[in-house]
Amino acid sequence: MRISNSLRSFLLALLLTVSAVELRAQTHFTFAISTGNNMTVLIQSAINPVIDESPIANGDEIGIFTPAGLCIGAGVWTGANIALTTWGDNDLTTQPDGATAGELLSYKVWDVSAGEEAPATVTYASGGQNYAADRVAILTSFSATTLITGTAASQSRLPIAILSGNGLSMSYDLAKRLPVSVFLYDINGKVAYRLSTVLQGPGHYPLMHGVAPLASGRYVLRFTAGDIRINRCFSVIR
Ligand SMILES: [Ca+2]
Repeated sequence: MRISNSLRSFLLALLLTVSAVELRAQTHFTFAISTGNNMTVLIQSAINPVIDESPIANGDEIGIFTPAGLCIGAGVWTGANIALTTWGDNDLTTQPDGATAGELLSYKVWDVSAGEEAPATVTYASGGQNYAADRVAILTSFSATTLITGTAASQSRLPIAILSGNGLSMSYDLAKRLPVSVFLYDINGKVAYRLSTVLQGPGHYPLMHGVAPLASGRYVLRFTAGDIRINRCFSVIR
């Protein structure tokens, strides 16, 4: 079949465009692919993903993680809708290389200009928050923050809090004066620590002050600073 020069030029331009898009693969977050099962997480531009209440910059990366902190999917934010392939564990390999069924998904942004990872909270329109092969999850909100940092957040293996000395070595930084509250619940819903709303100036604060050592187990953290709300699950391992 003969194709005209103009059609050939068009196809070549299209191919170059596709190649350019493919070259925009993420480089910070890495994960295993082709594990044999996956699901899709759709992040639409219309939900306006934010980091510290500003739009996520084009070129920043969004990663998806298991509760153990394993990255199972990632992509570059370009301002357009993205469908992130999120990989399940390959049961033919002994090492964990993806999520297992029912595992809670968590999210982080790699902020290129700041050179730091920021945990994110999300809500779903459909598809839920747990891993299931062939599921399609659609987000309705995506909000990352650099406000909360510390041993757990600054290391790429996210939700395991690192204990040092008498308590959790987690901390947070405030860039401006904000009302802050911290609630920590144990697996039974009992409040293990509470900081009722207090106004705090800019600075660096321990997440929990003067708290007795926590017992091993799963905890849910509810942290708010102004309009920023962060819910996080983590495990204490002794
Ligand atoms: Ca495996």
